[in-house]
Amino acid sequence: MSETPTMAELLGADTPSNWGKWGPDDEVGSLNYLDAAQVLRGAQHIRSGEVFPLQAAMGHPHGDPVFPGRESINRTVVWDESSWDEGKEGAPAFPGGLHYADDKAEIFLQGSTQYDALGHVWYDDKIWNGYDARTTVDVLSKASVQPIAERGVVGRGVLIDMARHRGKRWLDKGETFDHNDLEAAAKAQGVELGQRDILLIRTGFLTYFYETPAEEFYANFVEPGLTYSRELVEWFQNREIPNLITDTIANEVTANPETGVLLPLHCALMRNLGVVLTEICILDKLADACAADNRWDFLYTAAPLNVVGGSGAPVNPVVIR
Ligand code: UVW
Repeated sequence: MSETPTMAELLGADTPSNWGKWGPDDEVGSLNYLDAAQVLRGAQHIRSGEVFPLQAAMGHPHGDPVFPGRESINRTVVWDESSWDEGKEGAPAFPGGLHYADDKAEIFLQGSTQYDALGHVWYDDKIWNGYDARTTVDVLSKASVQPIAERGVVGRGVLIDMARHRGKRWLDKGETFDHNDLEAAAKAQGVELGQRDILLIRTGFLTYFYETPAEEFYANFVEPGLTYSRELVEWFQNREIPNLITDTIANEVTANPETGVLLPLHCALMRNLGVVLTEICILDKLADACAADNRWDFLYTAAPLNVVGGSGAPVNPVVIR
């Protein structure tokens, strides 16, 4: 092995894989686990009728949390009331005199709360289900976000509050946890992590983002999160977890602490198992409500924007408990 192993060397040739499990044309991977029975099971966990949208604001005055190299939304006004001021030209003159506000935006599809398409990351020239990585050129013609948008994601969600479990407002930069820590936190919370549950993990790191100057947040950028091991990947596969959701920008500790490899779980979970990743969710209010009545499971629902060939798309997931 070289000093920093390649993704293939780190994960190994016999890394757990779900390729082919749902046929040669599959584009939604482990979301296949969320059948009608799972929707009905999730609905059984609505008890108080509270509703929690999880999307982070797009265009927050503090700036938006984005992976280095990406930018926040760039929203510009096309028409507003000033467009009809005397002497200004170009505003539409509708018969009857209606005025209106219009704006447009340039966004990174991964620049806010988002679903990653299964074709979003890869190594060794293959994306999810073994499709050729050249299918990503220009537009994702395989495993784009569109099939996820068209099917939706609904099931029993379970929130594991790692920050609360460790007695912290937020986990530190680079702080890690694994499946054993998740099991221990679930036990302490008194919630069962069941088969095919949608897994939500709170680290508090977005609270840290909004309370911290950007220079400090992005200095030595290493988010806290799940850390790669073969056992953890097997745990995801055996539990048939369809969707992983966190309040971090990239769902896992940014760099694998032992090897320095960046985002190996993106490859091990998304590319190889078809686990769908959802990032940058605001989980604080939901966590407070769960802690208040010690009920950590609920109905989770989401559908990303339907972007043709998109590598991902913004979303405002909704939890009902
Ligand atoms: C990268 O792909 C770099 O990150 P994310 O999954 O957060 O979009």
